[in-house]
Amino acid sequence: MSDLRHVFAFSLIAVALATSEVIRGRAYIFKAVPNGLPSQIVGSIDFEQTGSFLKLNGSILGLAPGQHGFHIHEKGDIGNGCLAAGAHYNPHKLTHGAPDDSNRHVGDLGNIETPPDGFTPISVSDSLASLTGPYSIVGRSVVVHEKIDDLGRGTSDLSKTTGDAGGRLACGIIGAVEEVTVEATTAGLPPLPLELPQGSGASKLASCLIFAPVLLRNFL
Ligand SMILES: [Cu+2]
Ligand SMILES: [Zn+2]
Repeated sequence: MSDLRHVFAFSLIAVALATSEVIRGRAYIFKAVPNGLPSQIVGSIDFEQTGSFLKLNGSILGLAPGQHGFHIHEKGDIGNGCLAAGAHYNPHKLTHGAPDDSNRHVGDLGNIETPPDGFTPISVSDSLASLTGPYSIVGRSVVVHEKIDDLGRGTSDLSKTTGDAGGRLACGIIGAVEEVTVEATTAGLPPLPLELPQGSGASKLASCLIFAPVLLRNFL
């Protein structure tokens, strides 16, 4: 009986290793319109979450060359020149900081850099901001600022709350797009042990757990 339990536990581990959930989101980025409604799309950002790892990929047009503060703000409202997005998303009530700091806002993603031609590639990764869980950023906003975020290292009063990154140039609401279970590989799965009694309930369950991802893939 203890052998069967081991097989069962092993099968669960094998399935966990072979599949991982990937969650995707997207934000269309609008140019900030003070006292008005946003209407001009200047970019888009795709979000991809695998486990606790979040990757942002996209681009924005029309920013001035140089570095721009880049954050997740708490509200999913991009009105009033992006001011309606509220403050940096900070559910743990910490101090503004750099993405690598332990004391930082969840929304603190540092800076993006615009080259001289004005086409800004977005390639940012983070392990704190997440599309899932109680502090999900889905339905909140991404905001691009006028100035560089000093990452909480500045001397101004605003350094510890906003990084003194200045006005808001563009923003977009993060929406959930897709949740999929991705199989990394099935090649490394261990074969079923030969000594497993065939036809027992445990062996059927173990077989299902191991081969379900393969069957699913073949049918989809
Ligand atoms: Cu911001
Ligand atoms: Zn912050």
